[in-house]
Amino acid sequence: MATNRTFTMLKPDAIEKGHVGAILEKINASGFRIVAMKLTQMTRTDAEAFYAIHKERPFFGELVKYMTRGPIVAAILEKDNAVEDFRTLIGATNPADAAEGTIRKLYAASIGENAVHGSDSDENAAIEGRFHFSGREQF
Ligand code: 3AN
Repeated sequence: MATNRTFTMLKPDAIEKGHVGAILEKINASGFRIVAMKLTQMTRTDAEAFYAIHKERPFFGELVKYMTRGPIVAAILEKDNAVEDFRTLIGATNPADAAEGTIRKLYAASIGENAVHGSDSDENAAIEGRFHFSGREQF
């Protein structure tokens, strides 16, 4: 099941700049089906847990501050080869390195504020989806 699903967040900068509609349009046009979606705001505890893998990195404090400063859109997406295809659609972590036409190339300002998250493995897609949609048996 998880093989065909990935998890995404449209991050605070994307919401602030009014890019949600355009990004969702691109996600749909690229063949992803939205299985679950919500507008929410992460607490500091949420962000520290979600990004725990980065807690020793120098940018961790900035990352938590950024991810909690405003609402995000969290969503579970479905498509064949979802994780890999979505990573291709969003582009490199640093928008300066992202390919033309990718979401980060179009809408991200910097490596620190890069507009969108995409899970990096099937395992993490399942963990991250549960993180935001726990208690929802249908997901
Ligand atoms: P990705 O989101 O492409 O999987 P990760 O998992 O390496 O990238 O990083 C998670 C998040 O941490 C990024 N989306 C970005 O917001 C932030 N980040 C990563 N590397 C840096 C960096 N060198 N400086 C500042 N923020 C960073």
